[in-house]
Amino acid sequence: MRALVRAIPDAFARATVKVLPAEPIDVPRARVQHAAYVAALRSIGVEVRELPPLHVMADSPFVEDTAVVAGGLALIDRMGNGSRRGEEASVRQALGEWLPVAAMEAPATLEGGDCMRLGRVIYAGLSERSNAAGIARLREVMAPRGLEVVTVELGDVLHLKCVCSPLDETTMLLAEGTLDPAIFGGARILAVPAREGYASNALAIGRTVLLPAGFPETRRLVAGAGFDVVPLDTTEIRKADGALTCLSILF
Ligand code: CIR
Repeated sequence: MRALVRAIPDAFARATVKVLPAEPIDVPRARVQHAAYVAALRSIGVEVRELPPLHVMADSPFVEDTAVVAGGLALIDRMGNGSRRGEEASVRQALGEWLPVAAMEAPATLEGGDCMRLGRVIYAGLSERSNAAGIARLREVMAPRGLEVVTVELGDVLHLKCVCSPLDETTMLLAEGTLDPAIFGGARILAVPAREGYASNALAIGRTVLLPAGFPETRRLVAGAGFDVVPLDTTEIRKADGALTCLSILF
């Protein structure tokens, strides 16, 4: 397993946010948290590739949004957040060394944070960032690879994976009171209590789950389902509306 990541840029304190954090982002602390994330990936055997930093692109550590890798293909996204366009160029180059790549043209928009794969299905959030044309493009490139794309209408949520994430091919976390569990067919759903909703975004690699620190009920839930939990501090990442899956592209 390989992961692409990108370091915290100098401009990180100006990241796009829906609601300004009560306290400003502490950039040095964000760097410590990012380094711990990279170390955790390496410690479980992931080969980490660091993309060149983009110091003027405030949201550039959230590489997940720039591409969707599935079925042996990398679909390079046209992000809905226009201020982020351009981040994807170096991602295309890096992934292109390993995989065939497909492109996306205007008016389509899609962000990887809206795409959640569970087995042979990719759930795609229709959001402020990802539109119907973007999801149609995802379907067009993934259908020949045996992957079904199911559209999920999102309400007031930035990305689909702000409220859910996969733990394995059939198991997922879902924040209570957000999406109807019936959307996800026969998936085994671990319901994250609403007061811990942020912890519904976890990064699972094999049986290890990287989970934000400070969410004890979710930690017990995930451990009880047979996973090894690695808690990570994400306070500064969260202030930038980011979470653990956002910080890497696994391929
Ligand atoms: C943005 O608004 O684009 C960034 N501040 C946060 C992106 C988070 N990415 C993700 O959830 N996949």
